[in-house]
Amino acid sequence: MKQGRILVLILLVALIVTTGAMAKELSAVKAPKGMKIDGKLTEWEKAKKYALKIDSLEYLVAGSASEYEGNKDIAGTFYVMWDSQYLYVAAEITDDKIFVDHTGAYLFQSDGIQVFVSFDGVGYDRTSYGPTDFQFGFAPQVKGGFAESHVWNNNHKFTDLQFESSTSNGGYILEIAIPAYEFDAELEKGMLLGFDLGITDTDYEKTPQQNYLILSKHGDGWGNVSRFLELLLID
Ligand SMILES: [Ca+2]
Ligand SMILES: [Ca+2]
Repeated sequence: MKQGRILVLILLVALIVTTGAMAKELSAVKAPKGMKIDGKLTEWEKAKKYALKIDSLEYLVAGSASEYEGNKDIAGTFYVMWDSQYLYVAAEITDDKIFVDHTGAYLFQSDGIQVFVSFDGVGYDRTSYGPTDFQFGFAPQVKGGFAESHVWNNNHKFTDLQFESSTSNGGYILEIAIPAYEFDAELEKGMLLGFDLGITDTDYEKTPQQNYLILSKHGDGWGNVSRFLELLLID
């Protein structure tokens, strides 16, 4: 009888642990044909079921909680899709004051998002970035300029990295296509990619980032690919 109870307890713990692990797996649906990277999310209806949200102080990994003024200050909803050639990411960001005064390798000091991808799976047995691991930064266009991007942790010279933004008073949208075909990664159903998302927020002109929020809640993914979550490519 006692052994039976212990067995039930072990099974219960195993179930909780398994459920917890499964909850970390993210899903990307197959993109419709004719994706247009224009900062308008007309093609993204199917992906909304698997929306990823960064919407509270618990995602803050660097910066100052005293600068965080709730969901109108900074929050994001993200969608991910794929086809054989591209990984697509869309972000709907709420940000009441948008400043993109730092660019290039300093783009992380501006308002914007970050996308971490490992195209050869999740690197739990390694920490350093390899040839198909990337940290991307994207920022919306401001004052009639262009949207900005930067790639950290990888020297690949992209020729077909596509991104466009639309900006409103209360925030911005970014739509992105990462050309996996450029480094011979053919995406297919059932693949698991390493993946993470971040938002950077500054609320003052020509002033570096105050807050950095990350979906995985790990602040060191910029230097450690084992921090990435799992993204499953589904239909
Ligand atoms: Ca579009
Ligand atoms: Ca801001």
